[in-house]
Amino acid sequence: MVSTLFNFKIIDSHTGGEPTRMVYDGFPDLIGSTIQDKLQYFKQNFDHLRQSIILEPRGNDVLVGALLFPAINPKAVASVIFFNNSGYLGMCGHGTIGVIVSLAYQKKITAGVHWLETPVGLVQATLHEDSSCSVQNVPSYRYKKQVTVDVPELGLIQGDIAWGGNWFFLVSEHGQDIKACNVKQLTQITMQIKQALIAANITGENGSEIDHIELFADSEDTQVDSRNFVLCPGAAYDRSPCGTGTSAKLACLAADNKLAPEQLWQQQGVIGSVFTGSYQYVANLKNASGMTYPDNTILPTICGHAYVCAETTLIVQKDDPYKWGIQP
Ligand code: PYC
Repeated sequence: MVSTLFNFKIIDSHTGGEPTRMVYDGFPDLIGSTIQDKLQYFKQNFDHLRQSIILEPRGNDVLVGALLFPAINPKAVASVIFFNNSGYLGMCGHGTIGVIVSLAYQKKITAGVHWLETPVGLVQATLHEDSSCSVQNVPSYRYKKQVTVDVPELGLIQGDIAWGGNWFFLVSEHGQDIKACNVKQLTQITMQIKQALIAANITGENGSEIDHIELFADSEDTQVDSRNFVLCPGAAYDRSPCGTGTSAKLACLAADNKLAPEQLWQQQGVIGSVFTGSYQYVANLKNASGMTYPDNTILPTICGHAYVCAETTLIVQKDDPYKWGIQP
C-alpha cells in the first residue's frame, strides 16, 4: 500500500501570462512570531517542499509559488511567502494579483481593499468590480543611477539599480529586439549581465544580490509607454511586465523627473500583456526595522488582470523517486 506524504491544495492562475500557484492547505505549520522568522523556518526545514511544489514533474521553471497562511498583522487578510524554482522572492506583483483573484474565486474576499503581509512588508491590493486588481507595492526607490558593468562578449553596459520589492538592474541601451520570438537570446544576454554584476561585486543596498535584470525598449503599440523583458532568479523570464520590475521602473522615472506623481505609465511585457503603473510620494516612510527610506522613495501602484486556470491537489507519495522534484 503506497502512503501519501502530502496533499497540497492549490489554485493556479496567470497574470498577463505569468503563472502563480497559490498553496492554501496541506503545508506544515511554519514556526515563528514574525513572517521573517517563518520564512527562515520554511527555508531551513521545508525547502524540499518548495521544490516538490514548483519543480517538475508537479510544476515547472516558470511558476511562482505563493504559500498562504494566517496573517500575523490583524490588518492583513493573509500572509504570503513567494517562491520559485531557485528560492524565495521578497515580493511578487503578478503573484499578488494572482493570489487576490484566487481568493475571490474561492469566495474568501469580494471587490474592495485587502492587505497581504509579505516578508518585505504589507501590500495593499484593491480588487475592482471588473476583476482587475491594483497593488500598492512596498516603497520603491532608485539606489544608483547608470552603473557601468563590463559584460564579456557584450562590452560595457549601463543600468540603474533599483528596489521594487526585489533588486533590479534596469538597462535601456542594450541593442536587443524585445520581442517574444527573441526570448532565447534575451535570456542569454540578461544571464550574462547578471553574471557580470556578480563578478564585479555590484549589488543592491547592504550587499544584496541583484537577482532581476530588466531590459527596456519602445513598444510598437502606441497606447503603451514601454516594453520590457525581465529575467527572474532561476533563469526563467517573466511573461508579465513584472510587478516589482514595473515598480522599480517607476522609481527610476520619478527620480529622473520623467513621470509625475499619479501620472499613468503603461508597461508592456515581452509577450504583450500590460500593467498600468503610477506612484505617489510619501514623506518619512520607514521600513520594518525603523530605517527611513531615501528621499526619492515612491509608493508605486500597478494594476493588471489575473485568470484562474486550475484548482487541484498536488499529491506527494512516499515511494515516488521524484517526490521532491527533478533537481536541476
Ligand atoms: O511580478 O513582481 C513580479 C514578479 C517577480 C518575479 C516574477 N514576477
